[in-house]
Amino acid sequence: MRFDVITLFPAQFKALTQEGVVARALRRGIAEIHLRTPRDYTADPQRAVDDRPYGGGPGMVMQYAPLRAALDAARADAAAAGVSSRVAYLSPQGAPVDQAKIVEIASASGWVLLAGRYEGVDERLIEDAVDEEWSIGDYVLSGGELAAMVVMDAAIRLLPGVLGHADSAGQDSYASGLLDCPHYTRPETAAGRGVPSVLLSGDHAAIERWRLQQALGRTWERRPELLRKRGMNDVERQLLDDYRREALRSGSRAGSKPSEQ
Ligand code: 4HQ
Repeated sequence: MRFDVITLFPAQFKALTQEGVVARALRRGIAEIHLRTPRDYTADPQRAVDDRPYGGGPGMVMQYAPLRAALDAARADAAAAGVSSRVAYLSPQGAPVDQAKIVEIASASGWVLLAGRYEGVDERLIEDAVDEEWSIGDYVLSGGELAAMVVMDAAIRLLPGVLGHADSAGQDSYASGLLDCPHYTRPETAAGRGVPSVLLSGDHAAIERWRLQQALGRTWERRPELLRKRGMNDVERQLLDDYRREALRSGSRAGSKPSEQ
C-alpha cells in the first residue's frame, strides 16, 4: 500500500522509516511512504505557507493554495502509480481512530495524509480537498506528523508478510476486542517473584484459558466500556465471573474496584 504525506517536517518521518517493522516493510516493497512539503508549492518569494488568522487571535493558519497544490500533486503521483488515494487530515476534531478503523485504512490501496502545523489548515481546504478527518486521541500535539506516523505504523504492520507468523497481527490484543494478557519470560524468579504456575505447566489448553481469563479480567478492570461494546459468550462470562470471585477472595485492587458492583 502507498501513503503520500504532506508535511513541513519530512525529516521527522525518519523515526518511522529508518528502523523497525515499518522500515523492513518499505525495504521489501510491501508499503511505500512518499513525503512532500507544501513549501515546494508556494508562489511566495519567502516560501511562506502560513498567515495570520482572520478575526485575530494567536498563532498562524496554513494557507489553502500551497496545501491544495501539494495534495493535488500527491494524488496525481499516486494515480500515475495505479493507486487511487483518498485524503485524510489528522486533527483533534477528527473521528477517533481505533483498531477497527486501522483495519479499514490498511485495506485501501493508498492514502494521502495531511499533517498540519500551527493552529491548523484553512477550513476551505478541508471542505474542498479532504475526504476524512482523523484524531488519534483527545490531546493536542504540536503537529500532525506524529499522528500520521501512528496511523501508518498501525496500518503497515497489518499488511500481509510484514509480521512473522508467530507474532502475526491476528494475535493482537485489540484483534479480539480485549486488552492483552500479562507476559513473562526468563528467569523463572525475578527479584524474588515467580511466574504464574499455569504458564510452566505445559498444559496448552489451560494456558489458553488462563490468558483469555486474564484478558477479560483486565479489560473489565481497566476498560469496562470495551467489554460492553464487545460482549461475551457463555464461556467468557464464566471465566470473568471466576476472575472476579478470585479478585474479591484475594483482596486484590481489582476485587475492590469501586466503579462496578
Ligand atoms: N494535532 N490527532 C494540531 C493533533 C492531532 C490529534 C494535529 C495538533 C493537527 C494542527 N492530530 N494540528 N490529536 O493534536 O490527530
